[in-house]
Amino acid sequence: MNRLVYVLNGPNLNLLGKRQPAIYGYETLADVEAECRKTARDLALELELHQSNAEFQLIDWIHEARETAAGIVINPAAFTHTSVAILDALNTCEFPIIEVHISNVHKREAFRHHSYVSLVASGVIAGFGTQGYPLALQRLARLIDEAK
Ligand code: CA2
Repeated sequence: MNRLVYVLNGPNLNLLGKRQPAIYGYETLADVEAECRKTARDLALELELHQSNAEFQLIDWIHEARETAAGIVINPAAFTHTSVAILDALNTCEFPIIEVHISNVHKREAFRHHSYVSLVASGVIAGFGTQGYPLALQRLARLIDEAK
């Protein structure tokens, strides 16, 4: 049974915990990844964790995931609001996708209220801080189990 999940983070999320803590909190990307690994162990999920500032790199990982994985958790960061290319790549995937935002995008500028990725996501988590990632993995594990 395939339980491989890709956790993908988009541009600037490598700065987590280093800038703008009022919006994104004090946890670093390494902290988030460690938390994801812990949750994944409990859920018997296997993880591939990646962050990139480049759109093409995120698309290449989505292509890799579509061949090998059972689901994706993605925080596309600013590409959420701009990237038809990431939407197109995600649309080729036949497994569940959970979209995560650390901040409550709906409380922020109007341009953050629209997400291309939400058109393909099974679910969206926003405003739960970095806790959104383990929550997304829990939901994904449930969806993978239900698809058995
Ligand atoms: O709330 C989220 O997770 C976002 O996806 C974060 C993106 C933003 O463009 C989206 O609208 C909402 C920005 C990521 C920038 O990450 C930083 C982290 C720490 C310091 C500076 C930027």
